Amino acid sequence: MITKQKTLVIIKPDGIQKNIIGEIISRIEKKGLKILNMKMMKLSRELAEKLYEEHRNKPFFKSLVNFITYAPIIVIIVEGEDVISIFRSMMGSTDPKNAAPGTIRGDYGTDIERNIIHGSDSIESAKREVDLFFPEEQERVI
Ligand code: IDP
Ligand code: MG
Repeated sequence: MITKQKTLVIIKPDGIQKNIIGEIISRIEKKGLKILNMKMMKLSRELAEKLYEEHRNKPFFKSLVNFITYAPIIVIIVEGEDVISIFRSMMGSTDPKNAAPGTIRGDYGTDIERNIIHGSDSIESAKREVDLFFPEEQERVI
């Protein structure tokens, strides 16, 4: 049986600034993944802190929240078989200098903070993050 998963993808402010929204969406579609919902928004500090709550005690937390809230982001629900790990490989390593060429971060990332893209890292975080940004999705039947 094919089990579909959902993941939450975020094009961070640096991705929008670099004019690669279309490029990223195109990569998602060419991979055969399905876009279920999408919106552009400016993140509040409150929501940013919730998104990154696992990093609350890290030295880079404040800088990360400043970065993700300084300009609009695009939030996308992507669906597909095994989409969580597939999209993590499409993103590449967190630090663009270690990210393989051909990955989104390897091709476009600036540094470990300004690394273009977010993708959920597990089924549990995908659920939590989709609920955070698209509470209305809980009602979805198809
Ligand atoms: P991930 O996005 O690859 O899952 P995480 O370790 O969960 O990486 O970190 C979340 C985000 O925090 C990263 O995508 C990056 O923007 C930022 N970040 C991670 N590590 C550092 C760091 O050492 N300095 C500054 N920013 C960081
Ligand atoms: Mg992470």
